[in-house]
Amino acid sequence: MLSPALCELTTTDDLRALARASLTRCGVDIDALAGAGSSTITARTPITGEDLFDFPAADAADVERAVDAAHEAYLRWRTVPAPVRGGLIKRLGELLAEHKADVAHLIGIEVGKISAEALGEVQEMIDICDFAVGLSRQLGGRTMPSERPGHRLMETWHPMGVVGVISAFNFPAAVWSWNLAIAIVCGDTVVWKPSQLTTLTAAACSALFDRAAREVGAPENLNITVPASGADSQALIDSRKVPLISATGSERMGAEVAPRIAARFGRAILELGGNNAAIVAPSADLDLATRGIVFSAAGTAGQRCTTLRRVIVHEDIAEELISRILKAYSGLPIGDPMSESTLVGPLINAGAFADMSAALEQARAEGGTVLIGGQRREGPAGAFYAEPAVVRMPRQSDIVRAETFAPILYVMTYATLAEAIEIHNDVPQGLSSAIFTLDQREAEQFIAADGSDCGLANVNIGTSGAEIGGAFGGEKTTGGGRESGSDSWKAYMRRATNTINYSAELPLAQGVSFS
Ligand code: UN1
Repeated sequence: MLSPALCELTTTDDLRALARASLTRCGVDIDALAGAGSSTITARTPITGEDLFDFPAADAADVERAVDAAHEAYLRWRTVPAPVRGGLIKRLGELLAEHKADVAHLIGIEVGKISAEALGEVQEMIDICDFAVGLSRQLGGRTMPSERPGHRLMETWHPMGVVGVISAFNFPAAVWSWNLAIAIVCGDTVVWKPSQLTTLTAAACSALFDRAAREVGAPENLNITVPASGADSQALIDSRKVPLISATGSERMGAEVAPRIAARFGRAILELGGNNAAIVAPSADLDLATRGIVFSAAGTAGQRCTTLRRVIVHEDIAEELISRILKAYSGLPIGDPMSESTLVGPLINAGAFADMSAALEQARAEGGTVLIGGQRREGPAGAFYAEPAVVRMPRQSDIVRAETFAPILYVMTYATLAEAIEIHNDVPQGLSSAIFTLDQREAEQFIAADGSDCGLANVNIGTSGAEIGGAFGGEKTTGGGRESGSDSWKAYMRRATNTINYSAELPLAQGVSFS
């Protein structure tokens, strides 16, 4: 069933022209690229659901060559002093600031993000560049007291090699930059396999990086982007020349690649599913909670890994909170993400809407009541604008425990905080979480060891929209990886423990005598 028609959308021709101009300004000649190479990926926009350009795809041999070239580049890059490596990321940050609107347009066109969020994604890239530049002067190790006289015990951190970055469509630029900026200052090099849905954004980002590298006189091939299919990027997963894979995507993808990386003793940073919840306690500021919930649940059309998917509300305030959420949802402007007034853009494709519809069907079968949303807005055949849905669930159920990458918010009630935390943690995923409360005891309990089991646990803000300064990632089927800020850089380097004897004796550790 189709609900109200969409307002007029930007035409595919206009989107194509905007994409071409943005790409050109970032240094990508799309007309020269179109038609090059034997196999192609077709760039498309979810805004109208139509195709934009044919883009040359990388095949398995290209991926292997990229790994070899990035490995060669690493052998040189690892000896460049870290603060000099930081100079490259400084320049990249400046170029991203200069081309903020261009990259944001491409994100908007390929992902369907509204412009405020697309610009926010580029800001997140600029922020991580700043962070990495500072970090380039702080990659320090510790010195520990040695138990032996005349000895020094310390650790040094060294570059590791090629980092394989596999990114998803929903953050087509920022996730690459979290990995790239840190990897590059750590002395690593990168082979990037972007989502096939976002090849234009990837091309623009890599061109800006290449330009920054040329301008600062850095070697070539520090980042090589391979717009390859999953099947053609197997070399990235299996190559011993790629000591670290940082992969963002579904739990299914993670379950497939993790054992293969482990089998060759590679390292993995996995950022997989999220099934993020917010507990709303009786003392909550309901106005603030409603705004936090609506942004996290309906923003980005429910397509963030940090999207709020479950609300666990105290039974005394449930009716009041639900009526506030429904009021906000009924006024959500859904439509063309290129229009300033829109807050909810399209889903990425038909599959996403099919998943959403199937999940709502299952929720009903499991006792849920759809309070609002779930319909598709009338529009072009290939574009899927869904009304964000709120579903009241009598209890946690199979569908509530699964991540559906669409704007569905399940609402459940609780009586005691212990019960709320139990419901909260009773899902396979462990990425992001929140509590809305003005009671300090409850807030502290939520973030304590026996509180939220997620990698991100917030108080009085929603589950999405994390800053880059903290480590980003989650537990359980989310995969356990940490990217971005804090000391996440340690995953991108290898640690050597050094014991230095500056005495003329050879005392053995643990008092062992061997003479
Ligand atoms: C993602 O959805 O893969 O915290 C990343 C956030 C953003 C990153 C989301 N900073 O919502």
